Amino acid sequence: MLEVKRSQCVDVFFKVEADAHIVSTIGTVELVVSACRFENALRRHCPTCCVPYIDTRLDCSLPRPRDSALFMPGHFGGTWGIVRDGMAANWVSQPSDCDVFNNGFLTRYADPSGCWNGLQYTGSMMQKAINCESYDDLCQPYDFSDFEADHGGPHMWISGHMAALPCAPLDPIFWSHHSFVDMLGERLKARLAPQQWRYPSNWMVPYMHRAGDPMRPFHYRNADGMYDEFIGKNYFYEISPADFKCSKDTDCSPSGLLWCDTASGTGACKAKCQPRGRCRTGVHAMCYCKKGTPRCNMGTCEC
Ligand SMILES: [Cu+2]
Repeated sequence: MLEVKRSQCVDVFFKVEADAHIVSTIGTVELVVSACRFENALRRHCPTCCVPYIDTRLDCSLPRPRDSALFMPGHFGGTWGIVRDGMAANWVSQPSDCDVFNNGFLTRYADPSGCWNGLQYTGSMMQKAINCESYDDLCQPYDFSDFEADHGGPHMWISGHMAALPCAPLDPIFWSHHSFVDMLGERLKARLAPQQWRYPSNWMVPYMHRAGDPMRPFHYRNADGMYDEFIGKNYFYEISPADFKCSKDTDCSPSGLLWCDTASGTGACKAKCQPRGRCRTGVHAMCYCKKGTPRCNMGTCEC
């Protein structure tokens, strides 16, 4: 990721994305083209790397989802103010009109509330998308579908650059979040007959978002984004740990960021909480420690 940023690829991608992002679900197809190229750019520096998706359902079990171990220095880094640690530590906000906070750097102001406020994905949001009857159905109404609205949750949750939509791709979380959104589309596509996976031809589709309109700056038309081979989309998604039963922590994650909660009888993978984050007293297994013994004492994780 750092190499991609150093090569100024992130800034270039950010420019490409700014347009696609601020408009309707149909912008999804352009995001797919960008995400695909972004992953290819990453692979030029690390041939075995891929862009991981973030499934925010896993963070929902935390009293304060922003305490997720995902935001520790070894991963995405801090969630309050200038990002000073993690993979995007001290990333400069470029171009200059993306210096939204007048501090020169990538910035986050993550919401401190619980999952109840709807900023993370829930099972029902996912089902709503996956149970659509066609791609057209997923996109309706074209100016602001539920799919679009629900995808806005993680943008607002992380906030800072992520909530300044034309500049959101500056944050690497953007790519992982949008990979998840793309995965929802893939899950729907897998359920549908091929004729249900067509770019909407309805006259109500907004100007510049119609099937034949150019997908700038790529040499594609918007409708081309529906055809994986045509756009060179060659990746697939692993099943999310939120979608299978576990019996031990290592079933959920090789990186140790997740734990397997077996309290209810069926094991469910959940995000771990970082040190000093809020946890449920006595549920020691939910705390993440790189070294030492995880403890949840009086509602706070310690190592
Ligand atoms: Cu977005």
